[in-house]
Amino acid sequence: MVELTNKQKDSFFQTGFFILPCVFNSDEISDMKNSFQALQKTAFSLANLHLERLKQQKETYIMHQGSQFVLGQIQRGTHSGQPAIRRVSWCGAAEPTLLRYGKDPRLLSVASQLLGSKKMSQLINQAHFKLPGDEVFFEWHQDSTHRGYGGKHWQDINGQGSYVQTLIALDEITITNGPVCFIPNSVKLGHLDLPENLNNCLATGKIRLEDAIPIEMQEGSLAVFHPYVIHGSEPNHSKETRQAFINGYAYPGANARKYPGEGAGRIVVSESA
Ligand SMILES: O=C(O)CCC(=O)C(=O)O
Repeated sequence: MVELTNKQKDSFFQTGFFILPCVFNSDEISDMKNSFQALQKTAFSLANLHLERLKQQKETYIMHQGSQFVLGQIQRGTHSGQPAIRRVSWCGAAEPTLLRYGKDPRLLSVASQLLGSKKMSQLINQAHFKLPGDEVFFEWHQDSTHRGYGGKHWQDINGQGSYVQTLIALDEITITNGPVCFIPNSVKLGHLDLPENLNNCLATGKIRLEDAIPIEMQEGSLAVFHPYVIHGSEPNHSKETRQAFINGYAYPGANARKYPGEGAGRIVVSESA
């Protein structure tokens, strides 16, 4: 469905990421955004039901309709005290349209070409809302940390990271609304145990945050990134929403952990050559 060029494959394995413009059309994006709207409504209702927990904990985890809603509370500014949606993990359980898009043939063909396997285990199907003023940000990290590299639940079976993350821009992603920033060529550093080891890597000059590139994206475009590329994102400083739909695929057998969400870890198969 999407035939990757050698340049795109090199960008993934060396630079750590590439962007495919115009993968999803405006009708498809509206479909996904409708589901995000429904999730947002549910998240705020859940937040109202669990206000006390939100006040006491940095992050509150609520399983609802098979998805995990991760909620927090805004600490500063005019929205102080209001709930913030940090993420909705395995969001397609509550909104099946998103499960369907999570195994869209275009996503699967991209991931399978990079993994070297038609059969994959889908670990991530996640909604990231960044609403104006909600302070949601993602600290510098490698996805390898979240997958559990170096631990007993992960094996790099294909010897090339065994994992591909994709991010669909549901809104235009601009310099001010919290774009993902990537440190190019950080793949070669391998798994660094971030964020724990971040200060050490900065002090030794292994990582230079000045090298980070913010990625602006049109809605409907797709970012594809390697599990070792270092990335993070700032809060949304604009007045517009920045919604991103994230799906991640592992080489079969690489993961042995149970992810939150009904059906997480499902086997998906790319039908394309
Ligand atoms: O949504 C974002 O800004 C961050 C995404 C991210 O860090 C990830 O998918 O690993």
